[in-house]
Amino acid sequence: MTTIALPQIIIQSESPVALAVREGLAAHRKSLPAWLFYDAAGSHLFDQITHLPEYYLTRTERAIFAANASEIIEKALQASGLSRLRIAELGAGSADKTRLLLQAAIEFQGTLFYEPLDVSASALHAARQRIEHEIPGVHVLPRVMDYTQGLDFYPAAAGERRMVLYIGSSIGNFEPHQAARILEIVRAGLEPGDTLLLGVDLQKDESTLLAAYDDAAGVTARFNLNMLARLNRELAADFDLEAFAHRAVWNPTESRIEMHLESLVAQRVQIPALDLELSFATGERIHTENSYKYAPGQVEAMLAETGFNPENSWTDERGWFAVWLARAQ
Ligand code: AVJ
Repeated sequence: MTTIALPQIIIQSESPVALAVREGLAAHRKSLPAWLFYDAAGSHLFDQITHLPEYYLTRTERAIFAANASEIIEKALQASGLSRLRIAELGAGSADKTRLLLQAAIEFQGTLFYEPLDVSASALHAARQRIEHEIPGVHVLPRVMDYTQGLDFYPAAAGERRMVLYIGSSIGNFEPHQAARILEIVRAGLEPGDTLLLGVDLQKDESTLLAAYDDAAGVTARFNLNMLARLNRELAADFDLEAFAHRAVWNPTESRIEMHLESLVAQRVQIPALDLELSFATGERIHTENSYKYAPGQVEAMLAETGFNPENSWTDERGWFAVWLARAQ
């Protein structure tokens, strides 16, 4: 085999943050991707959101797991013909919801491999420390990975079935075609008989939804505005946080809550790290997030189209949130 020495080509590539900001803010209709929320400050604010009285999602899903974790694990094992589960999770796993499922699995089988996948190595490290400390018998195998780009699991041992957790309605941040693409990626990483546990926020009355995304204490507003604060920190931008306001709107045509940041005045903003100057008209908005709300039938159709059989589902008494156990066909 001949090797040819190539000249070194150095490509000065921009960071993912810089790229996303350039793409989103240079456009005619300005937008920023929702993943930009989750720097350290934003992750902390999101954690505060999950404790707000208006933000029913986290506590409702947790109640579903609290009531049904054993049954969920039992069903995942059933019909698989194999006797043990290993559990992967897209995202590093928000402490107590995942804990309920891991605990239930431990009760069935004594020990468990838990494989959290996340883009953040520090989030994974924290999850590993916490979970190995709190739930004896769980071995955490963290993987730094962007699941939107493909999945790569540790091989399952003989006699093991994999269950992938995609909970918290994270799928709601994606447009339906992207959401289906993610389910296809998950399916491609599974063997027939493996399962996906999918948690999805459901359609409900508009006032409940608006309150959940525009809370009285203003935490969601701070979470939204943190995106601009982050650009000030990381790209030396000069966004005046007082000159933008949090807006949450229900879009009934698309069945989604949208979050925007609205410019309260006509203004210019400099982003020196991108060599960019932006101008905003009064009332002009930056679209920062979509949070889709599904009907159960839509979720089941999407699962069926992406190679899953939605075998079981669980919901709360108000029918606000639902969890599906779907088996890879
Ligand atoms: C983490 C995507 C489920 O859409 O409800 C919370 C993020 N945005 N408040 C959601 C969020 C505003 C959240 N998810």
